[in-house]
Amino acid sequence: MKSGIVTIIGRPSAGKSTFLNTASGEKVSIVSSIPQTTRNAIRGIVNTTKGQIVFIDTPGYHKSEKKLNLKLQEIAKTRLEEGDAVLYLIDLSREFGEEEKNICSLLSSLQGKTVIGLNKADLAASKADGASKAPATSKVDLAKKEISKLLPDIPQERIVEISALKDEGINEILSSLIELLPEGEPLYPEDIYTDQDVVFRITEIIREQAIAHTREEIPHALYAGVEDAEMRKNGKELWVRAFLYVEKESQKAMLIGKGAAVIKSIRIKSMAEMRKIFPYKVQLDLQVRVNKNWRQKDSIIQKISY
Ligand SMILES: Nc1nc2c(ncn2[C@@H]2O[C@H](COP(=O)(O)OP(=O)(O)OP(=O)(O)O)[C@@H](O)[C@H]2O)c(=O)[nH]1
Ligand SMILES: [Mg+2]
Repeated sequence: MKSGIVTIIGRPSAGKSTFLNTASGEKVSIVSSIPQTTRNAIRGIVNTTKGQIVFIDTPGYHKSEKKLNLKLQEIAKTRLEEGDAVLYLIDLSREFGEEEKNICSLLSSLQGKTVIGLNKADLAASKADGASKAPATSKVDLAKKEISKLLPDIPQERIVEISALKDEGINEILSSLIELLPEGEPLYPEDIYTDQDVVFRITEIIREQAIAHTREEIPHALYAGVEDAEMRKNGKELWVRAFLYVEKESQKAMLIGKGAAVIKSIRIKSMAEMRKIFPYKVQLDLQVRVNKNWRQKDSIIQKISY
């Protein structure tokens, strides 16, 4: 049997977290349409007949000098070195630009242990349903051409078109990765699918729902924190007091909404999501606070992103 760690890398919104959720069949990592949703190195475990893959989902790799961004880059880079193999996801629906080139240069010394997923192949295909098939084909060809220039040592059979969202090509990726892993016993028991603790998962679900309810700069200005938690009703209910933090009073007002409609909806949807993943009900007390310019504060960045 094989077992080992696979770091997932890619630009923001490439579909890394979606891939992990689809591959594991569980809601491991939160997903949204805004870039830089993932802020932590999150483990998700996939058991196959040939062995166990411990995936590490990482924050989208995007060069920027902003404090939080530097931290996100550091997490992705560090985890890359830790892996026995690497899964590099490329978003076919966008141009192969600077962001991809930066990632390719990070991967140049890791080509022997890298598998590439050309993701969102479903979008490329649907766009081609019209008059011409040219756009879809050219996206794949263009990506392959860039890869052959920048990562020439990755063999063709380790470059796979996939759709993380539609569950297409996932098994091919898993088989290619398993081949790159060392022989060994499983690193985690079979019934474990993530290493995240309950409090972290609760803050992530709240943040996912808050992102889904807001727009523009607010999703990026959010973080969530659990202040207090207590098991009640003989283990049937977890009571949680949590806060959503934003950077400005104006953002707080938007997050609460008219007649508190927005925050109420975030709370209800978060509780429903938690009901799906925990063996008990979560009773959530959720409020909004302002932590002025928290993205400039090292102490907060250290606390929420690791
Ligand atoms: N059509 C289509 N959409 C996808 C696919 N994979 C992911 N998406 C969408 O792309 C968006 C980003 O997905 P995520 O999984 O959050 O991307 P990520 O790479 O984890 O993003 P960061 O955490 O921000 O780096 C979401 O709206 C997903 O639904 C795919 O195969 N096809
Ligand atoms: Mg993600």
